[in-house]
Amino acid sequence: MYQNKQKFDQVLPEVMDTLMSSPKFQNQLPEVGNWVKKLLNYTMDGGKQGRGLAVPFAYHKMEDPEYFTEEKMHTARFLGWSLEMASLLAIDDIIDVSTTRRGKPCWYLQPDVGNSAINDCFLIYHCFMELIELKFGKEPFYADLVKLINETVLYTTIGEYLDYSSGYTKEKNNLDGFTMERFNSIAVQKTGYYSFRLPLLSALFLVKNGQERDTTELSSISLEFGKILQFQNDYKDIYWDEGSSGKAGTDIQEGKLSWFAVTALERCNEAQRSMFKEYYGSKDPEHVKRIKQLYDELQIDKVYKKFENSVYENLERRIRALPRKGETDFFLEIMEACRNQDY
Ligand code: DMA
Ligand code: MG
Ligand code: MG
Repeated sequence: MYQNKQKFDQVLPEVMDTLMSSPKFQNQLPEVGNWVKKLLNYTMDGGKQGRGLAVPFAYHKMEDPEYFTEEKMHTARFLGWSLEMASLLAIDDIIDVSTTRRGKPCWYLQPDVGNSAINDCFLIYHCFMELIELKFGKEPFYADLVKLINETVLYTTIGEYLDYSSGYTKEKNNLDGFTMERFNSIAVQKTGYYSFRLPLLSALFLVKNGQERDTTELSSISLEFGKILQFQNDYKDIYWDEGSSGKAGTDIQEGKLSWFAVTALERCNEAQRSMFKEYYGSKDPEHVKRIKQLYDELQIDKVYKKFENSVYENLERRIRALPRKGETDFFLEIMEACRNQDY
């Protein structure tokens, strides 16, 4: 999937030029284009671009070699970059009170931004939609592509709502919602739809007769990957330093319903549970340390490794049972990228 990263990167200037060629930016005060370019460069730069790269990769694997064209591959790269433009992460950083992402301060923390980041995120999102219209507005699948994007964003924002409303605070003093069932529902909705299902299903629009395929199992497997990406994300939040992940962890401070919190609660005794209730969801570095110590005592990282392996094994069985070789190859490589923390 990463083999063609260079070719993917080469398409970005064309994506930006296309956006700027829109009459909405052409007949405009010059500062607007400058601001939009600055905003997009800042927020799109530096990530692994797993979601964007998944689009050309999916087109390549899903298309019958007889119908494969370099032109469509180029279009898939364009589409991949458009998906990278969704502002969901910049919004997430405001909600999570994060300080860094992709090795830089979060957009909302830029000196001249602050609360205006809300409008900027909306602006990024509609640059994305403008691009989709400019590039695909005349295609027969345009309405279905927009429908797919709309439903993806609806699920993601529902997932984000569940994520921030399920957090623990000492004032709430209630851990009833800290269940694996709830973790899974949040992970599928906030991560699965936009990180895996959207790149795959949007690539199918470029595949010859792609819209006629039965996508039930493809969607279901995509959503399972959402759970994987989320518990890995939770792992990095705790165990990776900022230098490696590019972002400072906030899950303990924000009282997040993370895989680690749920698993720890499943395993702790009464005293440990009281300690969890005392210190979880606090910004005090000493309290954060106490929670990390509790995770160590319970050897949650070992439980995690075992759990992760069993999830991969089960999913691999489903992937190998898919009817087309291209579908199996696609997901196996996505799995490999996840295993290498590359997605
Ligand atoms: C992921 O949630 C973000 C979205 C948009 C669903 P997160 O806060 O768990 O992830 P991150 O660690 O990247 O902020
Ligand atoms: Mg976050
Ligand atoms: Mg979040």
